Amino acid sequence: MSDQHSRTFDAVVIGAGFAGLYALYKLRKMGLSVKVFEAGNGVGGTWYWNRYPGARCDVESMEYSYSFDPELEQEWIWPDKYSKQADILKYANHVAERFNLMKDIEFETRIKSAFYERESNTWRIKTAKGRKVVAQFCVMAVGNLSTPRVPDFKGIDNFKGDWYHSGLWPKEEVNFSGKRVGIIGTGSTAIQIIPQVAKKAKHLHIFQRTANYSLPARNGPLAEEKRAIHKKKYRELRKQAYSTPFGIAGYPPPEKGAFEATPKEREAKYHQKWDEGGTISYLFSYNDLLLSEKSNETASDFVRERIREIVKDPETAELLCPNDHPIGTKRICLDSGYYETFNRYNVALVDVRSAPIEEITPFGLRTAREEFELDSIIFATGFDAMTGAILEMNIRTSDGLDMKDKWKDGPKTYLGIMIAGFPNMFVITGPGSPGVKSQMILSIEQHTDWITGCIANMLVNGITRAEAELEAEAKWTEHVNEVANSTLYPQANSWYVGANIPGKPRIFMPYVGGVEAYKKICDEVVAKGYEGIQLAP
Ligand code: NA7
Repeated sequence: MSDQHSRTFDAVVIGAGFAGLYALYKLRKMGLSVKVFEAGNGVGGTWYWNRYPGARCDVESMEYSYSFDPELEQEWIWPDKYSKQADILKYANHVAERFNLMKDIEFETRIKSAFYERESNTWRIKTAKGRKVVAQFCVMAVGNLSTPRVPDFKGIDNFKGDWYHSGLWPKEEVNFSGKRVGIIGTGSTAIQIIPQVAKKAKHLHIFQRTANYSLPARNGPLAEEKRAIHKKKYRELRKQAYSTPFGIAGYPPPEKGAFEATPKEREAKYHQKWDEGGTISYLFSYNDLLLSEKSNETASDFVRERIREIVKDPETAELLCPNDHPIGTKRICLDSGYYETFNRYNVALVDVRSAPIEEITPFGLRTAREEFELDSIIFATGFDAMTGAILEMNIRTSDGLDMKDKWKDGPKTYLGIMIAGFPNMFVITGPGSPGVKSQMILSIEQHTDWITGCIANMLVNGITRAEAELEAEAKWTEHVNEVANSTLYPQANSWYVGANIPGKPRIFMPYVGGVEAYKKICDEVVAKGYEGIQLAP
């Protein structure tokens, strides 16, 4: 198809998850013509794809929702303290319908390439089906955990049973009843799946390479009274959330360090937080848990003690005790009955650190030590996080730039939103922003408001091109690294540093200076006339 057949829009948004939906809403409200492309055949992003048993949000429902429309906020009823995937997906669909968003979304359409032509100042976007569209603005709403990764195990194609990746879960219910199931991975996802599948399977083998810290969710139905109180204070709470490190209201950051308390006080505090449930609450026991190894050790030890208390078999308990990273430097998992599951007769933990998986066989898998017969394998092996979805596309410019080259040593962005050399392209919650280290929907709204503010400013002032300056980008990227290096975060082999993808450059990708500091910086950039961004007529 020639370019004459391309359709032209003011803006193209890639992805119809929570970021894409809000970007569409905002851009359209500004009077722009917008087209959204979405690979799935429904809205919801993460919550569309991750339908695995037990899938649930680890941020409380009353927080994990849009704030842009007070009526929406008031009318929606979240049934549980922590929402299950199906409820969040229902909400995403409700939002799409309520704001008439569906008509501008093209589903089952993956974007293959995006090419910026400087002469015409347009993005030329091509779908996998070969359709072309042209737009002045290109908004990446592609998600941070949207490129599922199955390790390239030898023999996987010969497996005679069924296999699933958690992030590409079938829409139909998978029946594990009476089956010998193996699950590879013990991250947040696996920790949610394991208690559910253990109840159904004849036998469940859990192949663990690295033990993770998990805290009890203490999930349950949300009491009407609590919901009503929250709704009454919604405006205030949303505002409060922006003045916290993780963008979550209701948990005031602690003022004391762990060693400002006596051992007895610390024990009591950790107990109280453990009983209360939730990850923020626990991490907010003391203000130096992510800064001081010694302080962190007290919190890590407490969790290890609980594991030893819950898991009856001492050998299994020891294997489940994380010992290679401080608590919180990988995303803490939140569970409902995870450690208890290891007391079941039909569950076995297999250490694939000391004896790695060597091969998937036709009838199961073989580690360096043993062979296991399995009817089904679940890969809860994570994602090519934060950069995977962007680098999967072929993004180039007429100046000869290629995103793959630009990011070959790790992502470089300005504020996690713009990329020097790629004008009029905006990333929602990109690497270099607090996105994944925050309440995602709050960050999505903040970024999108910033992006649409930038575009509105351009339109009003007759500016057609916004481009991050190389120097500003380099300074920001350095700042992101500096902040990370002042914490314990880089100590963990997490997806924050790309450690789960062989060959991926080890760079700490999220901004961990906190939502409050980050928003302030973003607002200052605007106040200084979009400092660090070249605006051309
Ligand atoms: P994660 O947190 O990246 O976890 C993936 C798990 O899979 C983790 O336990 C890995 O062990 C394991 N893994 C990956 N490759 C292998 C191989 N080759 N052999 C054995 N084990 C392997 O992904 P999740 O989906 O659980 O969670 C992602 C985010 O989604 C989470 O942080 C929340 O924000 C929601 P490893 O630790 O690499 O040794």
